Amino acid sequence: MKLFYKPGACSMAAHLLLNEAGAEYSLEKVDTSAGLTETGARFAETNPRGYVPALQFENGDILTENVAILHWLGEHYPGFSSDKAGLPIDRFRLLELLSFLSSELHKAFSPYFSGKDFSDAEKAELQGKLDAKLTQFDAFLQKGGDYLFGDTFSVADAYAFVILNWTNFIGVSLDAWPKTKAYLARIGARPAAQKTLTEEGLAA
Ligand SMILES: N[C@@H](CCC(=O)N[C@@H](CS)C(=O)NCC(=O)O)C(=O)O
Repeated sequence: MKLFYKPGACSMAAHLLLNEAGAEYSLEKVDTSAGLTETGARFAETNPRGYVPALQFENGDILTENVAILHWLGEHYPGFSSDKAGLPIDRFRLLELLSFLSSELHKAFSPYFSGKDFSDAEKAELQGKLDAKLTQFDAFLQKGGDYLFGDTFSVADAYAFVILNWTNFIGVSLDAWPKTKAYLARIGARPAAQKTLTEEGLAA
């Protein structure tokens, strides 16, 4: 398997999970602005939409989109299973979480990485939207346990870790959400997270 990634970007969720699983894989860094990978290949040939992550399998198949890639990793490496198979609806809780992370929490951070200049009023609006999404995320942790699904580290935790880690890049404090702050630190202390951050050149 080969993971196309950009340091610190959402592709780091799949990278973290591959390390958690002890999988055999290679990495290829992508400069999404230039549309080129580190080998000089045109990234559009891997993902025509031009963004990471993309996961390429030995047979040449390529999977894109975080929700699909993370789901695939969760099914392929059953150690991440979040399915406690209680009620039939429990099977869909992971999808619920991944959808929230992808379309709500992730997207609340996106403007901060857009390279655009925002007015003070626009900045206040963005901060308000981000605060609301962080509060919604924090509510998922109120059920207790170290992770989103209790004590089992799941693929959703890897994605949440990467998104919450962006608060360090944009200088947003998590002090108002102590459970979320502790959760981020807890995952960051996992050996696989340390390895992943080091491999992406982001270790403290
Ligand atoms: N819908 C995609 C969005 C992925 C995405 O937003 N990727 C960002 C990094 S987190 C990216 O590569 N953006 C292009 C860029 O930064 O130039 C997914 O969920 O996988």
